[in-house]
Amino acid sequence: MAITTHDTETEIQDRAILVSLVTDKIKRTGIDPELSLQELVQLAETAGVEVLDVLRQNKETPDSKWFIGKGKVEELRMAADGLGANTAIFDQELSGAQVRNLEEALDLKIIDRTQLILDIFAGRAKTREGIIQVELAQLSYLLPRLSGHGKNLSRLGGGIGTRGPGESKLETDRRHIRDRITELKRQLDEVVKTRELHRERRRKSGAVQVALVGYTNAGKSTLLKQLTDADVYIENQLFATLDPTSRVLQLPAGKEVVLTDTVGFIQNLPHDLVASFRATLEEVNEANLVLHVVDASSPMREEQMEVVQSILQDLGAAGKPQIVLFNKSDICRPEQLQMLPSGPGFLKISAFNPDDLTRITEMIADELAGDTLTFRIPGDRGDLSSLLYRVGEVLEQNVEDNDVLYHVRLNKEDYGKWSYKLAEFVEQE
Ligand SMILES: Nc1nc2c(ncn2[C@@H]2O[C@H](COP(=O)(O)OP(=O)(O)OP(=O)(O)O)[C@@H](O)[C@H]2O)c(=O)[nH]1
Ligand SMILES: [Mg+2]
Repeated sequence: MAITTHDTETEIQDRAILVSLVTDKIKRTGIDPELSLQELVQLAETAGVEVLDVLRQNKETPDSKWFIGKGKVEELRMAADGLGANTAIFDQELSGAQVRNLEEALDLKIIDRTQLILDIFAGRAKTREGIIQVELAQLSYLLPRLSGHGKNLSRLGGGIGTRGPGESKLETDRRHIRDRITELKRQLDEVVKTRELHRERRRKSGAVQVALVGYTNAGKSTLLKQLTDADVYIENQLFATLDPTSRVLQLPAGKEVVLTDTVGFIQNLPHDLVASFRATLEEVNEANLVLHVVDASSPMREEQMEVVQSILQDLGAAGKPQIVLFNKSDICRPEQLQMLPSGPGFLKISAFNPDDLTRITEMIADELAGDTLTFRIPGDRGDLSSLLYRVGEVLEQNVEDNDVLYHVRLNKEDYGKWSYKLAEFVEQE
């Protein structure tokens, strides 16, 4: 037996065949199954899996017993035998019974997309909060599928699908898992409270918050590093960042904001994971401004942007002022660049171009400073005049007949809050 010098867990190299079943339901979602499969390859490689082959099937509905058709199961067995695979990874979520049936029929470890993502997260979590959140998500995923995990998990040991809660916990009964979930939720509540206190302090200090959000691998951490010299983990792999990191960013004219990097999003992000990571993602809700970082060079750019918008919606942050940063312009083809929307709120950038970094900070400053509007306030509405002084910066005021014309700089968020009172007094240009 070979003796290795590093004492990591017993690494069994996962050699996998990826499987994608395209059903009518999936076709209706509009998600391109081929792109999804490409992403599954990246996910598998990020998890340290060697991808040997990919099998596809079109079928109206999934087979209740095998998920894929019986004939496909046979094809999978032959491919696995021929290539020496020990794992099959499915691009769609499987039921516990399907996992058990496939494991027994094929003598392979059976993993689905959700489990693969959870596994990557488990390998990444560093902070107490991250670790609790991942374990919570894994157990919530596992609980309804408990009977689905057969002998293979324990027989094969290590590798994907077995990190995190661990083998011994997999074998404990549902009751233990439920107790553990309750305990984890309690611990998470505590962490959340501490985070709340930090936020409260930041709010009181009046610090303006700006959050970097976007699809995984878009370049969020790279931008944080380039803009603030932060020492953060950057990798060309999915979910490099798990825990939010905040740094002070200097804007032109000396103003400072707090810039926060967040966990990346992905399509079909496991629901349990989103729920568990709510505490972390709350950072986005606190932001005064959202920087939506997009990998403009990705063939999945539009789909990825939609995924991000829909997760922002779920978080209740879709209405926040947003700047879209089309990143990686240095590796875009000219026709890709031409197709990108431009105008206010959009920037085409490369995180490695210093001029672009300046343009980003200028746009942040502009966005936070807001627009200049003119209000015509009747002379007897002193309440509205003082409101304007309170929420905006009055640049000029002139009396005209019985009205006062106010020239005011207001940021969108503040204006949004008071527009129900102020909108009818805005002067059209
Ligand atoms: N060519 C090019 N590569 C970039 C640019 N910005 C980031 N990258 C690369 O893209 C990869 C991902 O960058 P990260 O900053 O880790 O991406 P992220 O959005 O933080 O990803 P997660 O934390 O995984 O969600 C790294 O290999 C970066 O070097 C860019 O403007 N141009
Ligand atoms: Mg990152």
